[in-house]
Parts: sequence; C-alpha cells; structure tokens
Amino acid sequence: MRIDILHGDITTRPVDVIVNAANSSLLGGGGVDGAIHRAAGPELLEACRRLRRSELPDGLPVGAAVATPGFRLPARWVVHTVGPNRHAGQTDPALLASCFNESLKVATGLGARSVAFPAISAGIYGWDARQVAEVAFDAVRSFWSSPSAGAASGSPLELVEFVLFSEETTAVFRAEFEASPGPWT
Ligand code: AR6
Repeated sequence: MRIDILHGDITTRPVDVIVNAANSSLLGGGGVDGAIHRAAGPELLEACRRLRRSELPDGLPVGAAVATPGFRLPARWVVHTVGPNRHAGQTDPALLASCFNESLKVATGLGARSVAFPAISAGIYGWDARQVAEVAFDAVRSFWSSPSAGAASGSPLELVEFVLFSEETTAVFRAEFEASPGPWT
C-alpha cells in the first residue's frame, strides 16, 4: 500500500472512496462536507436522509463511519465519518484515530483499492493539523498491520491519499510523514 500527500480539492479525486468530515446529523455543513455535497449533487443529501430514517435515527456517532454512493463525484463512494469537536471538549485522540480506522474498514468492506482522506477535525472542529497528521498516519499504519483488516487479510487497498486544502496543512502533513514514513508494505 502506498501513501500520497496531495495539495488540492478532495472532490476532484478519481479514487474509489473519498472520506467526508461530516457531523452527526449527516445532513451537510460547511468546509469539506459542504464541498462534497455540492459536487455530489442533491442525491447525496437524499441518501443521507435515508440513512437517518433507517439505520441511524440518532445520527452518526463521533468516530464511526458509514458509506453512501458518490453520485456525481468521480469517486464511486463517500464514506462519512464524524471527527471529534475540540470546541465541544472532544480532545481524545482515540476518537480521531477511530475515524480513520472505521473509514478504512468500511472502505475495504466495499472492496476499495484507493481511499482519499481530508484532514478530519482540522477545520471547524479546531484540532491542530500536526496532531491530526500524527494520529492519521498512526491509524493507517495500525490498520495496515492488523491481521484481520490489513495486508495479511488480503485487503484490496493499494493507495491511501491525504488531500489537503491549504499549502500550510499540506506542508504539515508532509513534515509529519517524513518524520515517521513507514513501513507501509
Ligand atoms: N478538499 C479537501 N479538504 C478540504 C476541502 C476540500 N474541498 N474543503 C475544506 N477542506 P472541516 P472538521 C479542509 O471544517 O474540522 C462541517 O461543517 C479544511 O481546510 O471541513 O472535521 C461539518 O458538517 C480542513 O483542513 O471539517 C462539521 O459540522 C479540513 O478539510 C464540521 O464542519 C477539515 O475541515 C466538521 O469539522
């Protein structure tokens, strides 16, 4: 499995899965969530409403993940996860690690070979980008080395991208990655 760190707009990525930094309502918001809903079209909101009416009447818990189709996006699927909100006192890195881990589980359950992540919780939810990068790389590494989900289980995953919207966050992710690069394969 390869890790790429890119500067850009996650809604343009031609991968199997893009991950959305959503909120528990799943009914849209600002930041990357708003951008994904705009690019996917109104069918995405309708799919999220259906999830709320069926399996998630109380919304998606922090650290959990759920999939919808990507509709008008180049990506085939969107995996929605809810990061911890530092402004609401959610400061436990295990919650953030769970977002990455659960998203990868859902993605590989769909047979995804490529997954793109944004910097979950590093925007409106107020986490420091460096801490998000550290947690993200650790979580991907643990996922990949776990016997039940990772390489040893015959996981189809070939590529994990981190797609960062600002130059600054991209530089932070690159520096953090270089500080702890592997092993990934
Ligand atoms: N592509 C990639 N990254 C992006 C994009 C994009 N198109 N747009 C923004 N980012 P945020 P959070 C970056 O605030 O902190 C929403 O209202 C952004 O610069 O989107 O988890 C939800 O509904 C930042 O680095 O997510 C929730 O209510 C990163 O994505 C709440 O915000 C995450 O910022 C979630 O807050």
